[in-house]
Amino acid sequence: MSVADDAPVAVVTGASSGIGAACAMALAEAGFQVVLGARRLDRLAEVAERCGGRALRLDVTDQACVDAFAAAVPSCSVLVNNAGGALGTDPVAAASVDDWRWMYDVNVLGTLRMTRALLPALIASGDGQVITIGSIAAREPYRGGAGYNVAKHGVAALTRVLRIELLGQPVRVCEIDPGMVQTEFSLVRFRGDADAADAVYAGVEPLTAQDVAETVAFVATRPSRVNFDQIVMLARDQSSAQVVHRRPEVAAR
Ligand code: 8X3
Repeated sequence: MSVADDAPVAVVTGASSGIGAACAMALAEAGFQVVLGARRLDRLAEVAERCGGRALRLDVTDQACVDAFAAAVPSCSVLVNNAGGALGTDPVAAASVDDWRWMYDVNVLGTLRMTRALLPALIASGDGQVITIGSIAAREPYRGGAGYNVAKHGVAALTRVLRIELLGQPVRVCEIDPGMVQTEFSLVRFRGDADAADAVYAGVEPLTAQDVAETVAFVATRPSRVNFDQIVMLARDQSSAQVVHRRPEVAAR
């Protein structure tokens, strides 16, 4: 894919797979020069190759890494804060402080570090956008959500207060909260237990990473007067975090 050298730059975090990789592709197709960040540089380079973007190593939990990334991206019109994740489903009474700390760091502080680092470039672009991938977990606490609920509620609060703070600046702020999406998300949450991860999606047709990415590209290409503040995206088979319609005819993945 070839994109004009003077096209606006979009940065996507967590772009080596899943929603992030799909966002990189969709934004390149929409005409952006895409800069992809993730820890797994080999997989990132493959995605970058497919979308004609630049792959830069990025660990959003490491301030020095974020600073080096931002220094390599002098201009930026769109920041997609996608890096994040869940670990475990322990209830509060049995919570692992280490798991909670990681979830707070990657989801909340990762979004903070990236937004803070790229905000000057976003403002300087004259028409910047921060698009943060939240979750249905930011809207509803649910059994097994615990630390992830807390982290994603934090991400939502950060995104919404940023929208207030940037009023009057040429930067839009959007929170996109998906429900079930078929990605590696559950595999990470269940620490590689594929059966447990597959059970989440059993009998359901979840959203795809592409569905979310198309929404991100749609938001990113609206006229500058338009701000989508918050979008909740659920599969037809899911009406809230844990209300899911499972159908025997939907094949296991
Ligand atoms: C992922 C969706 O329902 O597992 O953010 O919280 S859910």
